[in-house]
Amino acid sequence: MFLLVSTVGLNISRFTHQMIKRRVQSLAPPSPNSNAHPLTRLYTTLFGNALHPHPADCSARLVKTVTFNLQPFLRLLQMTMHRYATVGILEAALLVLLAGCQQCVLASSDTLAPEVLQNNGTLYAVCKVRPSTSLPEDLPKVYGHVLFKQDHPQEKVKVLLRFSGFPRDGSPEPRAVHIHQYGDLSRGCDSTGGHYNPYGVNHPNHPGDFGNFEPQQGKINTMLESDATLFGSLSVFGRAVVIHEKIDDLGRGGDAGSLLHGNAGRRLACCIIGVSSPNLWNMNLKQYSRQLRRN
Ligand SMILES: [Cu+2]
Ligand SMILES: [Zn+2]
Repeated sequence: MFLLVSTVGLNISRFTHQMIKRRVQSLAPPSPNSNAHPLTRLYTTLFGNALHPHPADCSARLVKTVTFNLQPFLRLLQMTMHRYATVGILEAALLVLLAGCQQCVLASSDTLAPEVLQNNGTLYAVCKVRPSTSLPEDLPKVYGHVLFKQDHPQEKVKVLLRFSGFPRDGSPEPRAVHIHQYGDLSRGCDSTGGHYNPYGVNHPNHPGDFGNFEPQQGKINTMLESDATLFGSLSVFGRAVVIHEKIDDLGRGGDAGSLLHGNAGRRLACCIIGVSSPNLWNMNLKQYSRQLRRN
């Protein structure tokens, strides 16, 4: 009896899942900026974005949220069953629900980057900064790391900037830091292209326009939150972080360059963003906090 009910429950759930998926697919083109149909939004809430499989849309946290949201209902169902000692319909309903949830977990985990599951839904990235190979002799040689941590596709990414090698004498000049389009260092930092601009907007509204940072005793050690994302098709993995010679005019320069790149001057140093383990983030966060306390 139990086996029969389980099988029926699983098949009903699978069938319903497919039906809803087909219906939603007919309603919504896979555009990130489209105003989603209410049914699409409901589907996304229940099943994650298995509809448009991508790590941006499916995360371990989403799966957990769905499971968590079903828990009170399941508990109520169990209590009712216990009280009235009723099996049959209620048991079947419970199994359908559980099977549905299993489907949801399977559908979502198919599309997850393995690191997302391993790190409880969080993605980490690192970028090891080295001076540009095309750097003129008279410019400072900057070394360091850029570290990223993003807990969820819908949350902002935290970015740690840790650079050294700026001049220690004289008054410190603020330096611009941006994400550039290409992870191509074949001609030093000059081959990383323009600012990463997935939405085709003006500077400084690009997701990787981190802004200006003033070195202290030759170092930059700071944390910021950014609109750039590690998840999904707009992920910044494989793109470059560039540290500039000058201050970014933040689009207020009054010329074409200002709206393209903020007239931030030559490219001192750069790196390519790659997947990282949590260890490097944790270690750098400790060092960053220690340095903050010292200052
Ligand atoms: Cu730049
Ligand atoms: Zn920009």
